[in-house]
Amino acid sequence: MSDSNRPRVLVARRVFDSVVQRLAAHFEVEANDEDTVWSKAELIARLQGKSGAFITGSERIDAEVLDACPQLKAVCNMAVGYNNIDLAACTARGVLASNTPDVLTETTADFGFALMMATARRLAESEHFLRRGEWSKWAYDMFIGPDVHGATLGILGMGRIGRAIARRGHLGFGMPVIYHNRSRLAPELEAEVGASYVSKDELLAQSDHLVIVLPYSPESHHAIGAAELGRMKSSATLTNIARGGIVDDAALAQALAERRIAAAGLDVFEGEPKVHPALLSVPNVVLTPHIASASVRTRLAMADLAADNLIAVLTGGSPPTPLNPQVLSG
Ligand code: 8YV
Repeated sequence: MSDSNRPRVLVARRVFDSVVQRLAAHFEVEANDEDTVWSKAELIARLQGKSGAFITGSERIDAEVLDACPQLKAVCNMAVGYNNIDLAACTARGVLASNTPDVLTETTADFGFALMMATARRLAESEHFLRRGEWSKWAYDMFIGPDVHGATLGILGMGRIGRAIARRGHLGFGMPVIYHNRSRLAPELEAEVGASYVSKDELLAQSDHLVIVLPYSPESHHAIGAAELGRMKSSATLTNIARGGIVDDAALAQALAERRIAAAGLDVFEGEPKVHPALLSVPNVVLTPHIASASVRTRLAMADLAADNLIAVLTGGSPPTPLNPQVLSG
């Protein structure tokens, strides 16, 4: 039922019906049933007159968008990573931004561990070989690769997801765990996940399986490039479930082609959904389309949490996971 006094919100991508219905109980909702990824101009046009936006990592909210939509009060991201939001620009304009931490930690860690295992044990490469009809006999060295259990697990970025991956390696697979992070964990947290702090150079040199779980920022852009890949063991694997742009994809494709590292597993890419063509032509890489958080339960929890934030901000409540709560007290 239409009621012009109710706040209007934009749901920028197709999401669960139940979540759209929850929003529709409070707001006039414009949904995106075609699930088009809108251009910036289209996003700005759709946001006219809207007090709130339910967005995903595909929508970029920057100063230009905010200035063109002065009535916007809340941008609620269905993602824990928020490099698609200019947080300082939101704060400067009194716009509340939120993300979805915690609800995806274990699911994303499951996937990161699975991708690391698939990469080490050459699952994709061997499956493609079988599908091509090339499996004619057993051979002692067919798709031979490194072990996962007992190997040194390296983690770059030791937030919630990094710790959940470390715990899996330490408790489930007897892996010595080393990590590098901007700040060192408290000793009790290090002990819980069996992790030792090392410098970035030591991490690169000592890891058998290196997993990237850093947030993206200008400082982490190409944190792994040709020089860093050159410090890794030639038998090592690299897995990135964080963000495209942290790894220099062109340098990685070259290192993989020249077997300077053994293999890589990538769920995120620079400029995704485009994938660097050189990555598509090397066999020793497992490629997945940014699905680390994609379990039914977790995606619903993420969408519900983004909706909880939007409902709270626009109805005068306290959003559960704000990124800039200071705008509410201003
Ligand atoms: C999302 C993610 O699926 O939460 C994140 O930061 O990368 C994923 O879980 C993606 O960002 C879409 O919003």
